[in-house]
Amino acid sequence: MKCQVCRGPAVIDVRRHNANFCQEHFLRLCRDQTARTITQFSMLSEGDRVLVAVSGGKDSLAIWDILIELGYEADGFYLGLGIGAYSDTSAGYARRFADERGLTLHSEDLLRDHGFDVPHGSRAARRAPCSACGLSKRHRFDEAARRGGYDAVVTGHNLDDEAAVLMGNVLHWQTDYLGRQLPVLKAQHGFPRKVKPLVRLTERDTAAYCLLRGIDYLVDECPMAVGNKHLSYKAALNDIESDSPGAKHAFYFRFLDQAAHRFVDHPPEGEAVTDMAPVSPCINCGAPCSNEVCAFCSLTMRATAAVPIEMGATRRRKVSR
Ligand code: Q46
Ligand code: ZN
Ligand code: ZN
Repeated sequence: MKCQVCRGPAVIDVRRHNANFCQEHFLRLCRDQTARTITQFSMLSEGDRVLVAVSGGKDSLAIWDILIELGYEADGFYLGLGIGAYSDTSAGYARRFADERGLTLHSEDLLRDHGFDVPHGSRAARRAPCSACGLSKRHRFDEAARRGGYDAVVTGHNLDDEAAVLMGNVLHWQTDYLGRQLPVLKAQHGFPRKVKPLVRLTERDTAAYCLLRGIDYLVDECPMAVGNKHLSYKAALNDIESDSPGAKHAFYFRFLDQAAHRFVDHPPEGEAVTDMAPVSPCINCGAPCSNEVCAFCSLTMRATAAVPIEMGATRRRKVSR
C-alpha cells in the first residue's frame, strides 16, 4: 500500500478518495480539507478569535489542533455535564490537551455553576437528557463567546454526524431543521457565528488524525447516547458507505449544493430562519432570546426546583447562580 502523494509506505486508506496516504500526507489531507471547508463556506476570516467547544473527544480535540496548525487564534471552552465518570474523564482529556500545548481552556460546570447536572436536571425538568444537554451546551457556548468577545463558536461535528442528522431530518421531513442544517450559521441577533469546519472529515479520519498526532482523547461514548436514533442512522449510513464509498459525502454535500437553500429561503410559515422572532435580553441572564426568560434559564428553574414544575407552567423568579 503506497501513499498516493509520495509513493512512500501508506498508513491509512481513504476509500471515498480511492487513495492511500502516509502519515505526513494524511495529516496534510485533514488540514487541507478543513481549510477548504472554512474557505468554501466563509466560516472564518483572518484575525478572527474563535472559541472551540471542547468535549475531550476526538473531534473537538482534532479541530482545535487543526485550527492552531492553520494559524488561528483558538481558545477552548469545556462544559462539565455531570454525567458521572464520563464527565470526570472527559474534563481531564480536555485539560491535558490544553496544558500540554499552552492553550487557553475556559471551563464551566453545570452542577457547580448552575445547580443541576444533566441526568438529574433533565429528569426534574421532564426533558430527554440529550435535549437538556444540547440546550445547555448551545446556551453556555454562545454566552462564553459573547462575553469573551469571540467572533465564532467552532464545533467538531464531522461528516458522519451531519449525514446522520440529515438522514433523521429527511426521514421525518423536518423542513425547519433542514433549513438550519448548514455548516455555518451567521451571527445574528446577538448570537455568535457558529461553524463546523470538520464536515468533510469522517469519524474514522478524526480518530486517525488524533492517533497520528499523538492526541490522547476520550474514546468512550457518552452513556446517555444509548438508544439515540442518530446512532442507528450512522450505522445505516456506514452500511451504505461500505458498498458505495463516497455515498455519505454525496448525500450531505449534494444536499448543501442542491436542496438546503430551498428550506432556508422557503421555510414553513412562521418558521423563517433568517428573521427570528424579535429578540430582547433574557431578564435573568441577559442572553438574547425571544421570550422574557431564555430557554436555558427556564430549564435551570425546572431542573433545580425541589418539586418538578409541570411542563408549560411559567415561573419568573431570579435563578440562583
Ligand atoms: S453528551 Fe449530551 Fe451527547 Fe451525552 S447527554 Fe446526549 S447530547 S449523548 S453529544
Ligand atoms: Zn506520502
Ligand atoms: Zn437566560
